[in-house]
Amino acid sequence: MASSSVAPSGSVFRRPLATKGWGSWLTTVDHKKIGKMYGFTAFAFFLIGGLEAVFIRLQLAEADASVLSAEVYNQFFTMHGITMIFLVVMPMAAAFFNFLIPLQIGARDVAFPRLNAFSYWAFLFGGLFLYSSFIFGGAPNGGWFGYAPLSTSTSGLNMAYYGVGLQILGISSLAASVNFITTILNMRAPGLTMMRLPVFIWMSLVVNFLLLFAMPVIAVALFQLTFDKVFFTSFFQAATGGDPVLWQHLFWLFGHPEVYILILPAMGMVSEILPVFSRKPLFGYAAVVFAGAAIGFMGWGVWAHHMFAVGLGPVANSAFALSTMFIAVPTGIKIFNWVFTMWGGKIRFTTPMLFAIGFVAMFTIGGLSGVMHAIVPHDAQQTDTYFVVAHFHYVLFGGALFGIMGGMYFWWPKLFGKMLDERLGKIHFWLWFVGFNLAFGPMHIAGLLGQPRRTYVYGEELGSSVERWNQVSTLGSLIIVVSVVVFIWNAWKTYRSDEIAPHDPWDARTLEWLTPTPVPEHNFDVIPTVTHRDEFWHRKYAEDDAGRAVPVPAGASEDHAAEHGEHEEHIHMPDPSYWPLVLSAGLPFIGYGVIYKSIIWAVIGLVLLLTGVYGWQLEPVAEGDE
Ligand code: HEM
Ligand SMILES: [Cu+2]
Repeated sequence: MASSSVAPSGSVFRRPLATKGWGSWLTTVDHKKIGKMYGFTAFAFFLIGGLEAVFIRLQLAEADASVLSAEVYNQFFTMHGITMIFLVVMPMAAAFFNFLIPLQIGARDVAFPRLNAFSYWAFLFGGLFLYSSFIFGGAPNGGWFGYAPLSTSTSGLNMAYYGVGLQILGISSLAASVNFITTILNMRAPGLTMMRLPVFIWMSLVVNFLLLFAMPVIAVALFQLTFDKVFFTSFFQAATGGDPVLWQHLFWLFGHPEVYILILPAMGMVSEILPVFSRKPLFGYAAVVFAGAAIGFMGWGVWAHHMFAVGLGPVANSAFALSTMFIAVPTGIKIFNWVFTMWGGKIRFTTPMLFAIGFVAMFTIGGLSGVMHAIVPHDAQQTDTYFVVAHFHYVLFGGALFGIMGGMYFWWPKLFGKMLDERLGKIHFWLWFVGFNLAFGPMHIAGLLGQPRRTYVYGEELGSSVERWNQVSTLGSLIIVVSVVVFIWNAWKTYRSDEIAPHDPWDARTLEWLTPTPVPEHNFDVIPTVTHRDEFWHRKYAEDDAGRAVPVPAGASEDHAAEHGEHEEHIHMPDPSYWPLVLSAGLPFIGYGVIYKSIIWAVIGLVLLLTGVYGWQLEPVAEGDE
């Protein structure tokens, strides 16, 4: 750490150098802090998106309730979907990428620390920008996939916020993807070959390539939508020669890879958790890695399964039905590998393990109803009903969120230096598990009985059993609320306790557990040299003649912790910076400028942006580096 506090020459502001205190969060470029900021922000958005869901469920508890008006209902389900996808699951994954990638590959930070800070701030401003629409005249109301011509021809600027807001979030994701790909490919510790990487790192790599290629597609589509909406172009307006189906193609060409962007990080986390608590290496490592990579390629060839009802014709429908069934194969491979990892293992049912097992079970249910959608005539019955809502909650909540929750309990001790309470954790898990199944299981039935999605009333004529199943769903959603309260209580209790977590509380396998807790700013005093997959495990255990693991005397972790401190002053980390914050703060102003066709706002935004770019360019990475 540079310790001088002189203002660098040629800089307007004094270089921020503090790494402690409130102000340091605004200027930090430390991947661990940025990871925590992603996590906290995403959790706050989770509470907001969850609140919207609860209102939706209260409205649907009766066939003709009037908790929400039709218009507010539209805004709530649209913002709920957008929030959960873009402001919860994706940034939660980014939180784990940030915290874990450098630690698991034995690096001191990501490749571009300031770009990393920029990604976070652009995400925050994108989210705030979207939510500001509630104040300035109405939130997006055309569904999370914003189909034209509904999105382009309705009055009000609701969907203009969608177009610009998602654009800002896309910029954030794009910058992050370049950063993480470079980090994984270039900054691995000596000896950490690709086939020794933890599966979480592999899945992160696939996800970030998906982001790198998918974000430009949606960026083009969002520009066109915004132009149609604000400047009356006609990319998607049939009446003036545009093509509304083009939007669907562009959206889903992004949207299907997006669903893998949402699920693969959780798959990576579960692939780390199951081996630790089964006390066995992951079964079929290579198969899991190749299956993940295969999904990354095949994911580009299935998008039109979201468009079976459009009328693309039998040839296109059959082709996409087939490709969709094929992509289920690598997913199935992974499920078998997880099950065989547990098979014959010495299983410890800790809270992270419960969430990981929950993930495997719930995700399998969601995967199976997904294969049902691939059967075209079947899909014609299911599309736009609650059956679909059940399906995607089993994969997104039962999958992505279960995995992320498992990851929270598992890595919490490294993140915050304290152990979450296991008893409260188990109460959390069981309430969450039961609430989840009560909330979303019955939606399969209500959907098959004919309840359409995205309607605020469903009318008595569907029959009283549909209403009863909806009441079960609403009850389930309230149980989920209780489980989240238990989690928050657990986090608070842990925060208040002064019991420090050990360096390696779970007897884990990968390099992040080699670092002392709390992790020092530069992560590793000495960059480890890697000789095995599951390197940390092999430092702790050797095999006896019968192949059983026996502890190596004087475990590596203790040694390392004792060593810590000696080399500290020689390790030079990049200094904090204002510029990522300044640069990204320009984005929402430019956004308002576009939406309200206001030159003034646009100019303010551009000035901020350009100031940020120039400040950033003229600033050395660290003081004294000029
Ligand atoms: C907190 C528990 C949750 C409850 C009670 C809940 C409930 C609902 C309901 C009832 C709908 C359908 C609204 C309608 O079609 O009229 C819906 C839509 C949706 N939900 Fe959830 N949800 C929850 C969590 C999640 C999570 C964790 C995700 C994703 C990670 C998610 C993603 C979505 C999406 C994408 C939509 C579709 C929005 C649209 O149709 O445009 N939900 N949710
Ligand atoms: Cu899809």
